[in-house]
Amino acid sequence: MGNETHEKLVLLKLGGSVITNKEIPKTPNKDVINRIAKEISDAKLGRLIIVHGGGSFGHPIAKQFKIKEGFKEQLQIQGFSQTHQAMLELNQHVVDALIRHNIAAFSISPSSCIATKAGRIQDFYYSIITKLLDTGFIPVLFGDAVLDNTLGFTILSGDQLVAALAIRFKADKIIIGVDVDGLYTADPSDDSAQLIPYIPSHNLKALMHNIGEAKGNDVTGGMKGKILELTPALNANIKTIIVNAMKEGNIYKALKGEKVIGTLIDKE
Ligand code: IP8
Repeated sequence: MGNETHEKLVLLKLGGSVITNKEIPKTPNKDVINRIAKEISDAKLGRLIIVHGGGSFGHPIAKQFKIKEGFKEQLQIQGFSQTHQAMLELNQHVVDALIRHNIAAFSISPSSCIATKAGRIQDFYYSIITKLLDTGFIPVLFGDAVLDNTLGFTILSGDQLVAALAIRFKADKIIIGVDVDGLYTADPSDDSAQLIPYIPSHNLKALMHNIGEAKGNDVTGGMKGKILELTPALNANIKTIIVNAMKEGNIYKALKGEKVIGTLIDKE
């Protein structure tokens, strides 16, 4: 039981567009989840926290009931419950797959240990996560519908959570698994767009205007929202690697620190 305290912690975010089919409500990408679970298992990391996004589980309901905007009318209360419940359903797919691959994954609902203030994490009871890690578990959290000290409730993105956890647990690195190869010089659907393999953290701000806003049902801002949310962790000099988790082997390689196609954001 337990891990050596000197072992470095890795934060892995699995984007909703990777683990769900964003076009069809509440549709998990079961094969992808299973394959990624195997890659995580093969990588055999001792200290790892996994956070996943909402995809077609959390986002459509959150959008329908305007949960991110906070409490305005009684009808939203139902929507808040449904959003959280949809996230639990998705989380179960992820955790089940990890357990099938002999990973001691343990689900934690952010809404049970976090309250935000105007959308930003204010109260975070980390101690359970610390104990889980020290006992050898791999905590699995997710973007969630959370109570908010000023708005009543809101949506906490998995990316804000990743940054907070990475800082709190002094992560060695953050891996962001998405459905594109990384950050591009322009919209990736544009022919002229080129993948940026490395960005010094201090240059990121200058690149922000090229990075795409969310399309469709995403209530938390797509790639631009992701990068903005990760800024505190980048400012704390935690290196971040954005990789295409739809491509076999990338998550394994990123976890192991092997060379992988993607975008590395790090201090010079
Ligand atoms: O997909 C948002 O998390 P994200 C989760 O990481 C919900 O932005 C409930 C919409």
